[in-house]
Amino acid sequence: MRCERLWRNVRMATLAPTLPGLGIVEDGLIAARGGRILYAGPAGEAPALEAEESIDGEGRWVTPGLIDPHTHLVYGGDRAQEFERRLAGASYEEIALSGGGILSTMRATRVADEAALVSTALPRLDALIAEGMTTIEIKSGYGLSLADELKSLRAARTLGRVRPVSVTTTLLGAHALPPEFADNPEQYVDLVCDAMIPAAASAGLADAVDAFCEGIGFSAAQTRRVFEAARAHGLPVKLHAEQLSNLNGAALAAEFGALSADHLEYLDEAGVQAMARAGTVATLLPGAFYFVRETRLPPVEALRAARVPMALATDCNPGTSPLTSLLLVMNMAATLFRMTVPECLAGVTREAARALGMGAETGTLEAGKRCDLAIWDVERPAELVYRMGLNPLHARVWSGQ
Ligand code: DI6
Ligand code: FE
Repeated sequence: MRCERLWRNVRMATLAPTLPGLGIVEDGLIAARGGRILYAGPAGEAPALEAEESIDGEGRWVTPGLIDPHTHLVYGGDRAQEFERRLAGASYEEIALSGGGILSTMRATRVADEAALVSTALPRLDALIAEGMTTIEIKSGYGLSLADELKSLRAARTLGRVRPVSVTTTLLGAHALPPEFADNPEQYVDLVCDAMIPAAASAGLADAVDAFCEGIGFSAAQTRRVFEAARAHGLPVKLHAEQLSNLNGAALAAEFGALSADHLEYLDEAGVQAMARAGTVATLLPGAFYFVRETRLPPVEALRAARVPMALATDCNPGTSPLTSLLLVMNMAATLFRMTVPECLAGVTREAARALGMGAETGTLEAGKRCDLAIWDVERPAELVYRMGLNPLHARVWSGQ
């Protein structure tokens, strides 16, 4: 068989669901053709291959390219000053009530044009790419008007054209109530349902729809309206659920067959069971947990027992998770949430792909999937979870390149 590129003499954590744990293959071989994996498995079982380029992996470990399935990467300004106020004792809620918080980022996002949003997001994107990330979800949610939400989604799409990375976009119009609707939240939900979702869907700018279901965000009834509009326009949904309190958002998301419910610190057993039945992925965000000094842990043991797939993401955003490292996310998930090494690695590969509805496309080293690889200078995969602040990436391959 002919192929374009071949990596031999590699050790692989394939994350293939047919194999236990990390799906380890020692003395592995990966062949790529047309940007896809033609073969990934033991060198001894490989078909006869004729490669245009053959690369000696020198025994390095290869994992699927990392996936960040929940980010707010596109926004204007920053919130370092707010961080200093918090360090001086102000609470997140106090800052929000005094016009700071999400609304200060909204103002900075509205005055930025698309090119400025792209250029300020690029260093964050590049930091993730430098650690082997090959697929990223990017939400809108800081524009909070029709024009500014669409501008943010266009910026996200542009990021996927200027870097070798797969970008999937999510419309998060229902992130916060903009000041011009302060007295009329239902009218803002109308705008999300009747203007933003149809416009984003018809322009092909959104791959999914998200909402912030929370006391300081949108109620379950309002979230339901957003989900119904998304369904009417053929867009899958996901939800910021049970981050600060329990509004039974995860169960609502499951009712709509959501791809994922995210955060989940306050998730209860009924929510766990609803997610298990619907096949909704639990996307856990240890960076936000850490940065807001949350003390309530997501119910990892209950999710594990119910076999709810667990994904991990940075939640990269200026307010509660200014984080651009999936390696650190894995370390935090292990240390703070007591997840195992295979769970952490699956969380930023196989399960992250599933959380984006891309499980058939990427997330494992299996024939037929896109050839997205991260090649590491480590002695064992656990090092990727164990270290803090060291980047052992040797090379990154996106779509076979
Ligand atoms: N949950 C969060 O943690 C962020 N958004 C959300 O829905 C916070 C966003 C911010 O403070 O800018
Ligand atoms: Fe978020």
